[in-house]
Amino acid sequence: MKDTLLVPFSFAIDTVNGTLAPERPPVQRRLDDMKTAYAQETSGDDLVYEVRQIDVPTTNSNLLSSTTTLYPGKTNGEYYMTKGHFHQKRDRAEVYIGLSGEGRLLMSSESGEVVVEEMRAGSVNYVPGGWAHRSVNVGEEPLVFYAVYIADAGQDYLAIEHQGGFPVIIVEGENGPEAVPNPRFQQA
Ligand code: M6P
Ligand code: ZN
Repeated sequence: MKDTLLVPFSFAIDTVNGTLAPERPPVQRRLDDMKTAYAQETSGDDLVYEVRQIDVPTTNSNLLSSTTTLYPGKTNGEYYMTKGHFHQKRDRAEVYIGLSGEGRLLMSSESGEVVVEEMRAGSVNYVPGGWAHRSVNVGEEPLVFYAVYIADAGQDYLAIEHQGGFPVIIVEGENGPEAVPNPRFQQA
């Protein structure tokens, strides 16, 4: 079968707020949408993050990309963060490019290994297949980053929910943000 030939296109990113031109409607996540994501149950209509996606067909190894704008804040001592997911197709990798703000990229494998990397303007983080990923805003400005992955990857949020979140959470310690064990985590 002949592959569909897409027409090349371009976008401009506002690196401070994550908006795109031409505009894309954001998917918004509020505390109420992620009540059980944090170690202690939370709620409220505070806007935690927005994702603006550059849509492409999920066929033919197209690359899907998006900006995420993760607002500064804390709930019960935990910094604001994304829900986090494994890819439904576990072997799909992802690349993150930091655009502004200060964050941590939390990654964990199905056997419970954990890696935490820093995110800031100009950082490039490679998330290999098989690693769940969640970003955390540890600064006082919005954390803005661009992410790219093969469009058929899919997001598996349930696996994270079943294991009680990630093995560690990021909280404010005496010397700044630190990763501490997540009391709710249970190895799947
Ligand atoms: C990045 C990418 C997206 C993801 C978004 C928010 O932009 O990893 O795939 O949707 O962050 O993260 P989550 O889907 O875990 O809420
Ligand atoms: Zn992903």
